[in-house]
Amino acid sequence: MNHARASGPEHGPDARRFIYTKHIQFFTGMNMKVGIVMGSTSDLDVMKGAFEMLDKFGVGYEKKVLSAHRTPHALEEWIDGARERGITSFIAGAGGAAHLAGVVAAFTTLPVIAVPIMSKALRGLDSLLAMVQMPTGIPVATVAIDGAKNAALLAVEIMAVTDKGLQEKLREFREEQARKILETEI
Ligand code: C2R
Repeated sequence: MNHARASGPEHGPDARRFIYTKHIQFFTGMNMKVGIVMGSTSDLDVMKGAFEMLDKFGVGYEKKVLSAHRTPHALEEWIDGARERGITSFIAGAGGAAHLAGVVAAFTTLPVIAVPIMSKALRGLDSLLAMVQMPTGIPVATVAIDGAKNAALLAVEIMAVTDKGLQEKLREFREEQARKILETEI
């Protein structure tokens, strides 16, 4: 008789953690998601890259236009209770005097990924420096100028620490990326 070996995350070495995560999600009715915030609608063209990437992985997100400078109280309110709403990390995109990601990080211990937006006056160098030079104790992970897609990939990788399905999707994504390059003829 042919005994097919059971496969899939619920049978592997991390089975207990996988089943535990699924139970938590089932009993709380809560799906893990990413919190995406940008300082202005003028950042939307770049930040759409994060939406597209999360859509590709089937990862949900909340998206907001909020500013540490212009709407500080509303920003704090949105961050309040984020963990209870299923948010596992934040992505914050802003340009110029880009304090947004740092202020998000000040209000939460969830991981914060910063996207410096290309500014007109200084071509994003101002945004980059404002985000990357955080004081010790309040970390922010800063990606490249306009690097919204990589920010989303990092958010998926954070979620994938406890999600075998996402680990598999990330592996496939990398394989597909490599395949496309290797098949390219010039
Ligand atoms: P407008 O186009 O609305 O004038 O905004 C935004 O992210 C945007 O790139 C110009 C730029 O100002 C940025 N902004 C920040 C913050 N709020 C808005 N850097 C903040 O809180 O850090």
